[in-house]
Amino acid sequence: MRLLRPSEILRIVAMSNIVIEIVEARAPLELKSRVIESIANKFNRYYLLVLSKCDLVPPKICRDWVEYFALSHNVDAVCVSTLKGIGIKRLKHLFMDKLKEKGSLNIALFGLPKVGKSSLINALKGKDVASTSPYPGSWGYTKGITIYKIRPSIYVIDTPGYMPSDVRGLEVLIRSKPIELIDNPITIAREILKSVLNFDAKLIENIYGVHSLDPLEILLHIAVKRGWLYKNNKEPNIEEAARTVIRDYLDGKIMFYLLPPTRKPFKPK
Ligand SMILES: Nc1nc2c(ncn2[C@@H]2O[C@H](COP(=O)(O)OP(=O)(O)OP(=O)(O)O)[C@@H](O)[C@H]2O)c(=O)[nH]1
Ligand SMILES: [Mg+2]
Repeated sequence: MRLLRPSEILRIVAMSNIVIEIVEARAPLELKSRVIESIANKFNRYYLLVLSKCDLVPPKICRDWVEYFALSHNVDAVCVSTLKGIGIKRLKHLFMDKLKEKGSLNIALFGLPKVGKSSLINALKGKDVASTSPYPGSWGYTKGITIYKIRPSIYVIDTPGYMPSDVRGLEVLIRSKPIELIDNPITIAREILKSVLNFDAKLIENIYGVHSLDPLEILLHIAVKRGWLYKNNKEPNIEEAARTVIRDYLDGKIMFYLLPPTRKPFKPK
């Protein structure tokens, strides 16, 4: 298990001419750090935001996010799904344009654990060269910094996930450790369920077959239905149910996504 160190970010940005930060399209602001963007700006590197796993949100919502980042952050963003092959051609065109400008490209990829960095390299390369998590919940899959040649004069640098100090909230908590080692799964799963129930109560009913607006009751139902009981007292093992909810959220089985905030026009400093 290995996370990217802040000093490594500086070193990688210094040797790159394009910096890509990957955030999942279902919760971009919960996953975006200001650190990467500001380091890219400091080194005067082109910064691009990839909104990954866009197959998990309606296309219109992802387009709204692209517009939001353009208007509110003055940042270019692209919707990508390596699963469905969306946005890959667009990225390749963009790289070819930049290649004409710069002669050769070193593209650095950054993002929290499990956002899809290695999968993007494989999609750009057209074959599986970078090892990816066998399932979205398996943690910290990429353990080293590796450079892949995706075309003549175009190199992409894969990095382990990083945990930025300026990003807080559920997304960070569920990615900071392997799911089996998360300390307070019940609290986190209740938060996830609360957000999802506010978003669309039917989602939970369709996945877990329980009609309830009470997160604890839902966890109890999942544990009982799956026969998960604590060995000592035979009570429903809601901790196991909670880890299942976290896993289902991470792997997109629970189709939950956030909407862009109301836009504020970007004002140059
Ligand atoms: N739905 C969906 N899942 C995806 C997509 N791209 C990647 N995934 C899944 O997300 C999980 C994480 O993908 P990786 O490419 O290993 O992510 P990573 O950012 O390299 O992860 P670490 O190396 O652990 O930091 C894998 O199980 C992928 O199958 C996508 O476009 N859509
Ligand atoms: Mg990886």
